[in-house]
Amino acid sequence: MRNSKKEDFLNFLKEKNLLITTHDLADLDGFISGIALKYYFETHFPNQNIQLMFSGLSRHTKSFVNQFSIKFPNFKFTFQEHIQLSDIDVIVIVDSNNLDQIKLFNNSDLDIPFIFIDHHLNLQKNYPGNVFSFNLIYDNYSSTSEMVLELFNDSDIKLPLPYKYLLTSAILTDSGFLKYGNTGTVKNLYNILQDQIEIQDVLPLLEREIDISEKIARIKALQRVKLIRINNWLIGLSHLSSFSASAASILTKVGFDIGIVVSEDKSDYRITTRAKKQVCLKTGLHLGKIISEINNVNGGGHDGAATLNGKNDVEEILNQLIDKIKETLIN
Ligand SMILES: [Mn+2]
Repeated sequence: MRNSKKEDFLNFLKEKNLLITTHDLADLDGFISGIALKYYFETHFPNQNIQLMFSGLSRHTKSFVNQFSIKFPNFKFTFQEHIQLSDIDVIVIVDSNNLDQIKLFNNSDLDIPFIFIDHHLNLQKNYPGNVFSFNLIYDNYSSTSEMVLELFNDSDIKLPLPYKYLLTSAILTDSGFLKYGNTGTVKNLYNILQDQIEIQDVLPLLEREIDISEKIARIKALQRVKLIRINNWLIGLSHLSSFSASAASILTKVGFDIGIVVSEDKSDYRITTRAKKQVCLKTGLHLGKIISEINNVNGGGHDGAATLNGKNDVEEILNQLIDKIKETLIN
């Protein structure tokens, strides 16, 4: 991130009452970058009121919080589920730049200015309340937590031990344990761990018990999968009512280069996609970009992982999506 961008971002937030939030069902990166940013703001802006709100936590985040609390019993996660907005001057949204994913903005006309700090593809939606010149949106970071880490490093604020474990956990998870990372990711991890933390001490926090319903969902996705072959690339297409993200990544582990899983709930639907890094590198495939170019749906994401939500026209949108993927794979 450019220094002048970061300075402008911080100057804008100075002397204001801040609310930090993230997308609904916060994943580990959304949750931890929120927690860490709150700590950063409290240290950097000691006289300001800083609030943090999560509208819900993902299953994985909840299980992480349980594990983490065993290791650090004195660490308190302080956040709220509902917030009194009347005394908030600016909302800082972490790990998303899509308001459709932010519960706070659903069905309400908020007139509080907001800015994004995020590592997803910039959707450039030009929302009226967004003070976009202060957004920090950079998709060359494998996690939002690394962007927050950079703020700590710039201000020479020392990270307490629990925060080191938190940031390491978020970076490992969002980079797919470095599968989607880059050399910058490795540098950031080293910068946190140094000689103080052994990475093997962090990994157990991230182990996740897969319950039987998720196992069955994954097996069903495999039983139902349709194979689409384009040259030497294999796409797996399946459908499930839940656990679509888990199933889409399983598809890429059993031999498909791209996994697509459709979930329908009455007229609403969600299409989850995952691609192996090799496909993205060799063909220039960017699932997040493809999805953000489809009309009348919400969605976005990264090159190898992206999700789309829509209503009513699942067949048509699915065909559009597959056609766009095919075009990229053929060229
Ligand atoms: Mn993230």
